[in-house]
Amino acid sequence: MSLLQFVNFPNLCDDRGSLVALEANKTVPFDIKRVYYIFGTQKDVARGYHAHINLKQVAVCVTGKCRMILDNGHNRESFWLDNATQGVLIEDLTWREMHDFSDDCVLLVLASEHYDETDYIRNYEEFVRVVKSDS
Ligand code: T46
Repeated sequence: MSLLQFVNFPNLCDDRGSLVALEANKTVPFDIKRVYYIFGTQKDVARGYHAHINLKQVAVCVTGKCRMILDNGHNRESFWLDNATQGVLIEDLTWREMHDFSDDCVLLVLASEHYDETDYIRNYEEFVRVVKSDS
């Protein structure tokens, strides 16, 4: 499976402006159990630096932009999230980092599971070991 899987959300745009609807198992390819958003990120601050064992997420910048790095233990890709009508699907066992947040960035994340600190892998070497043992 390709590392970068973008999800396009229909823009229900009319002369009043735009509206994007995110629906579980339709525009978002899983049951949504949790929604959170990141904003007010300070200049030159990066976030993430972890992977999850069992968690799918869709991330979309509803305002502003940030640069995301995804890494599946074999390949690493860097790209901008800067479009309110396009999210990225982050699969299980994917290392993620977020950099270069614009001042106005609001990063919305839809998650397939409730928050669980024990699901995090916060050490990159351990992440690579888990990926190898999983394949
Ligand atoms: C991810 C990226 C995009 C909660 O209590 N509940 C939650 O649902 C989340 C996501 C976090 N937290 C607590 C845990 C920490 O004390 O909020 C604090 C900040 O979380 P964290 O340092 O994990 O934030 P990021 O920005 O590094 O990563 C988050 C998500 O954790 C992660 O899954 O994919 O955003």
